[in-house]
Amino acid sequence: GVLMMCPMNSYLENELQKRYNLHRFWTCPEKSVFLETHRNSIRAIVGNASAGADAKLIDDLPKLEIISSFSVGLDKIDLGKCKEKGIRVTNTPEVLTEDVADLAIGLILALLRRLCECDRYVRSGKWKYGDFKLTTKFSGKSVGIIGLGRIGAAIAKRAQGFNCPINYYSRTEKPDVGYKYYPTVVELAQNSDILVVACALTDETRHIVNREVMDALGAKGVLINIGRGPHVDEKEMVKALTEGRLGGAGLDVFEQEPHVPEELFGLENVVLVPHVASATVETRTAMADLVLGNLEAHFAGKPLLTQVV
Ligand code: 8YV
Repeated sequence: GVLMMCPMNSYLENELQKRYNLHRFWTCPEKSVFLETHRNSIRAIVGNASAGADAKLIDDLPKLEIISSFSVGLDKIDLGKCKEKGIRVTNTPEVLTEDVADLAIGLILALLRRLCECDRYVRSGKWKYGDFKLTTKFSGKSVGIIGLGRIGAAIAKRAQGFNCPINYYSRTEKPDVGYKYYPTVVELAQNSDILVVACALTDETRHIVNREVMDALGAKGVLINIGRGPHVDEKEMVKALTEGRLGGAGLDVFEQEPHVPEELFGLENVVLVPHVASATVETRTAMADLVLGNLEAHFAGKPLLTQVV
C-alpha cells in the first residue's frame, strides 16, 4: 500500500491509483483508526511541502520502506528518524529549479515595478484621469542571495542578465562563483538592495531573516522569499513593513500556510502569491514522474533516481 498525505497533483494521484493500493490520508475521518488498520500494509508514503512524515507517523508504520516527496524541500520529513530506521527518502530536485528562479525574478519585477497595482489601475478605469506613479528600477540593483544551491545559483544567473551585482551568504564560501561572499546574513543584507531567501529550511535557517537582518536591509530594501515561510520571522516582517523600516516584500511562502497575516493585505509594498513557484504544468508533471520513478525503482530493487536518505 501507498499512503498519500494530501491532494497534490491529479496526474500523480491517478498514476498512483493505477499502480498501487492507494490510500488518501486526507479523506480518512479517523487517522488513528486508519493507521491501526493499515499499519502492516503501508510500504510507501507520498508527501509534499505541506504534509510529510513526522517521527510519530514513521513509528506507527512498521512496514514503511520509502518516503517519496513531491517537493525538493524535505523540512516536513523527520530525516533523522528515517536514517535511524533505514527508510529511504527521495525528493524532486533539478526539475523545478528554473520555475522557482523564474518566480523569484517575477516577484522582484512585480514588487519594484508595481505590476499588480498597475493592472488594478487600468482595470479600475483610473488611467483616464492620470498616469500611474513612478516606480523603482530593477536592472543594476544589488541582489543578495541566502543559499547558493541549485535554486540560488539559478536566481543569480537570471539577475546577472539584469546587470545586477550578485552577493551571497552560505555556510561556506564557494570558490570560483565570482559573486561577493558575506559570512553573515546581516552583512549580506547591509550590502544588498534585494535580499532573496533560497536555502533549505533547517534548525539553523529557521528565522534566518530576523529583525536585525530586516533592519540591515532597510527602508529601501526588499525581501523576496521563495524558500519556506519559517525562514522569515513573519511577525517582525509585518512590523518592519508597516513601520516603514523595510521597503517591501515579495512572498511565495508563509509561516502558517494557507494563512497569511491580514495586516499584509492592506499594504501596497508587498506582492503575495500562494506557494506557486514550482506550479507550472510542465514542472509539476516532471515532479510527479520523479515521485513515480523513485517508487518504481525502489519496488523493482533498482537504484533510486533522487535519493536523499
Ligand atoms: C511544492 C515546494 O509547492 O519543492 C518544494 O519544496 O515547496 C514545492 O515545489 C510542493 O511540494 C507541492 O505540493
